[in-house]
Amino acid sequence: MKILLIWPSVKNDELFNFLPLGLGYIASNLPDGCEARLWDGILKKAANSDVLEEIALFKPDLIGISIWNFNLASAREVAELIRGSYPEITIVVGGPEPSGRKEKIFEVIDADYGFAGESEKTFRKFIETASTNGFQHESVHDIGGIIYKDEGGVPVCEPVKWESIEDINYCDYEMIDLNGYLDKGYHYGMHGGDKRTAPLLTTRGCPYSCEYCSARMINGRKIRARKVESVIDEIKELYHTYKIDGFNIIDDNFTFYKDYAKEVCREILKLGLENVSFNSPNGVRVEFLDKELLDLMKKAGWECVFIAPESGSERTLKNMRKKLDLNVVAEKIMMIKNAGMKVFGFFIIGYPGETEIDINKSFDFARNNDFDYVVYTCFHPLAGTPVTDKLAAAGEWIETGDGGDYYDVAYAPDGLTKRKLRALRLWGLFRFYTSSFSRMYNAASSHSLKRKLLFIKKLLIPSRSYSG
Ligand code: B12
Repeated sequence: MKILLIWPSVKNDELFNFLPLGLGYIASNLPDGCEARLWDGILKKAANSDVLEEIALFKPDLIGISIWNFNLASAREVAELIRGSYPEITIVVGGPEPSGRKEKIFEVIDADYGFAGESEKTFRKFIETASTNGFQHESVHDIGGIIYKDEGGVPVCEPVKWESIEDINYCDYEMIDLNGYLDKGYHYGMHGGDKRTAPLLTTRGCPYSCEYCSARMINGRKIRARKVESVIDEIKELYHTYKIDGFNIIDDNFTFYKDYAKEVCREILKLGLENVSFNSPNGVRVEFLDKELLDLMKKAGWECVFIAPESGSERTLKNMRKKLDLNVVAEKIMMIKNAGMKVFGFFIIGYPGETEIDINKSFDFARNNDFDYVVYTCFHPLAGTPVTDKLAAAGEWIETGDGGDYYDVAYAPDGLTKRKLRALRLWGLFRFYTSSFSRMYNAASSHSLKRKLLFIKKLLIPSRSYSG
């Protein structure tokens, strides 16, 4: 079977820092006998309509599109183009958006099937079943997480079963052309500017119920770990074949099982790799950090620990159902600093119910604790999350089906405007980075001038989709 995987093109340079990792994982877990190709509109900087040429040449039986919130409108454009020219080709969608929207994904994109949740095993089963019985056969409806239309045309999403991840293959880095991304300047995380960086997944899953987050819809609540040997093999391949020296562990909860995290660090140390650095830029839960783990992380190559308090206001944290004690955060920040690493903090501002007072509490918390870097992201309602459902029910959020870019301000709580939030974000960043010489130095020395200018431009100039 011929499968064309698609990472749609988007009009945003910053999104170049997203690898089509999900498609690389899908590709490396396909059954034998499949011929797969990836059309990456972002890497090619191509127009979405160019995909039609690729289809004419490759003649795929099936097309798989990966959809996040930021590329939702582009994914729809791609699906429409394909439907218009090749109505006979089966279109399957997967990724964070179908995982959150489930059967409602068909309200925003015209596809034959969708997959909710991680899909290495389920998509593989789908291909195996469809190879024998055909795409339309009802036997494919038994697959966990599959989204389809029943005989009456009613969309259905089968419940996702979260299986072991010990036996899945890691990403096919050739397929996603990691070298192509690196050659064009792909860089992610707080490593030195000249490092060649790549993401690395060691565990999946998140047992928490933070109302704004959709990670548990993709990876489930139960944390499942890969075999440490497999993680080490991947590190070796990335280091030797792709010359990666900056690794980003992008787990939902890398430090949740402390013993596992410690073992990963010990095994990394045994490799004796020179001049490598590690980051966990998706943030780690601070509660699980202890001195032994932090010392091991430091020795293994962590220079900076990312944490995500998300707010300095107890009231907002309660609304978020974050279950986080700010005193513990403050204590762990000191612990990280004592272990010789920097601290990067993620904060959300403009959360439903927040006032300017709450936002200022976040700014104060960031300034008054020993953070080296912070980002303030304006709250964006994500499909399928409890907070988005509540806002939609109250008529405070209208789904456009267009998705959005994270610099934009998609929502403002009562009493605040999007314009005001944008101004507060800038003011908060200015106050943080001018509050000490070391923070000023951090701001000046991190990232290239080009990226900094792009960042500032995006903060200042609202995009068309969310002006106001
Ligand atoms: C690492 C990460 C990033 C990295 C980039 C990752 C990359 N690929 O290069 C960075 C830091 C850049 C990033 C940024 C952001 N991220 Co982020 N990120 C993640 C994280 C932690 C892991 C993503 C990942 O790569 N996973 C590994 C791959 C293997 O998984 P995957 O892509 O989901 O693919 C699997 C399935 O989805 C499915 N699948 C995917 N595609 C397809 C296609 C087909 C055909 C099929 C069948 C299946 C399928 O199968 C794959 C294998 O199992 C997730 C959390 C999570 N647990 O998923 C959040 C997450 C994806 N991010 C999220 C968000 C919101 C953001 C930001 C907006 C954050 C912010 N508020 O600032 C920005 C977006 C920036 C922008 N300009 O809009 C949301 C996405 C929600 C959504 N509906 O889009 C998530 C789910 C976190 C959350 N809090 O809810 N992110």
